[in-house]
Amino acid sequence: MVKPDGVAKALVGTVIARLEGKGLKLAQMKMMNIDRSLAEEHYGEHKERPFFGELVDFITSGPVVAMEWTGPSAITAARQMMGATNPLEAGPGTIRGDFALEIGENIVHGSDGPESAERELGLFFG
Ligand code: DAT
Ligand code: MG
Repeated sequence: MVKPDGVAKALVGTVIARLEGKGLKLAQMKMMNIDRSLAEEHYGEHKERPFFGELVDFITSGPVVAMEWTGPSAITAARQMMGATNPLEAGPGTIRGDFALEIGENIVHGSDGPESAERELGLFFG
């Protein structure tokens, strides 16, 4: 998913081009606004974290672009191209390393495994 900061910074095309360049295939895509209840469900695993409120505020602050990507080891490949959660720890050449400075505004979300991918695809495309 391209998060609201990525959309605001006009990075949708860049994110898509990078993942397509790697060889992953875009299977579904939807620009949308996430409401609070969907955001809370999406980020349910972080409910107890101190930054949960900010996380929900941020992901609901503007339009996002939800996407389904497919291909060999798509999750591993996409996470590698996104870079570390904290953009200051994300290497150059990664999306977060190249385009973000703050952990709370790190341009992209990516499912972290097959189960979360199934769950999140259900939330956004089900
Ligand atoms: P990722 O997005 O790399 O899967 P995550 O699932 O651990 O990372 O966290 C989800 C989002 O929450 C992350 O993209 C940014 C925010 N976040 C994570 N850790 C944070 C922290 N310590 N302070 C503020 N925001 C944080
Ligand atoms: Mg995560």
